[in-house]
Amino acid sequence: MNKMFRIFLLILSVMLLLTGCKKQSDTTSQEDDNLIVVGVSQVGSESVWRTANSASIQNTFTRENGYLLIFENARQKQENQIKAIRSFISQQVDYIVFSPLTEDGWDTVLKEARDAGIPVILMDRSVKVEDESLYTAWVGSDFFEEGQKAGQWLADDLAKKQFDSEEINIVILKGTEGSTSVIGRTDGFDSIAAEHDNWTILEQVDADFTTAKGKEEMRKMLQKYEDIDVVVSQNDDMTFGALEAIQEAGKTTGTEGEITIISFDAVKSALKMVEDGTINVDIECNPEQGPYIEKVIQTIKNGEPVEETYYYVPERVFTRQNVGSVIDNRSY
Ligand code: GYE
Repeated sequence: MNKMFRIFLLILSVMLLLTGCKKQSDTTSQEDDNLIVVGVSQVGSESVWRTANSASIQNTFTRENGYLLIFENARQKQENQIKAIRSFISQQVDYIVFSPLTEDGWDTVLKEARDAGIPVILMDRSVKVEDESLYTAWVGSDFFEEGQKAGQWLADDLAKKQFDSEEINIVILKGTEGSTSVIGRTDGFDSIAAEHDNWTILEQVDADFTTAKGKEEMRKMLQKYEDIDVVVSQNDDMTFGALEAIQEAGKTTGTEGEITIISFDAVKSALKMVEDGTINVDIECNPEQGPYIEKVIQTIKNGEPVEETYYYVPERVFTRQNVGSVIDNRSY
């Protein structure tokens, strides 16, 4: 091959490569035009539950399913969520989905979304706003019912052990103050506690749904109170921390131990502890909300009315007796 011919071939192949690239990017942008753009502001990554919740969103809103997902992690800060929502508005997304850190403080930014004509779907937690038409739907759990289930389980368990008239000392590890899950779980449990004069709630502390804070707060309460009978921990991550503190204090937990442990979420690692008897009961909270949110989006897209302002996802109560059937299939 002479030199000139080689140069000619080189130029030709570069040109072919460039046209190829251009073609590809044209197709991509055409495809992008048909995608439904969904901006999601996730509250953070504070728990195993939350990671599973994010995965559910990411696995639902894929290109293959016809979506372009813009996913923002607010790292447990409301100001980051407000910033993310404003950026979704300026990017003119088709739908805004967000899991509000706490219930208060959303009126202004939700009005901005409404003025821009973008439907807002609340995920997991809800908001307290003057005008409820500021959001289209809420996909989440019945947290009040979860709290009631916890209380009812305790009442039944104490009755079984014939402890119904003994003094029962309870401490509560609460998640992020002002969040829907905390409000519901607390009120639900309290509603059952109010029916039992022998139950004393020694203290309720904020441990922000994290293992580190769960451990720290539990350690403090163990130093303060000699005789804790029951720990109600509003998520599994705080429970893991609390269990460490209890073990370090030389006390035992669970079906054979001194302290009864009631937890929420039912992630796989906690369910294993239910199975081995370290945790007495775990109240399930389903993080797999992606498909439910997609259903709402499709309903809106088809111009059909969204009948409910919220959709509850099915949930169970796990004890040593029934946990075996679900552990293997649990993906989170
Ligand atoms: O229980 C906890 C998470 O709001 C239901 O938030 C959610 C809670 C969940 O961090 O693990």
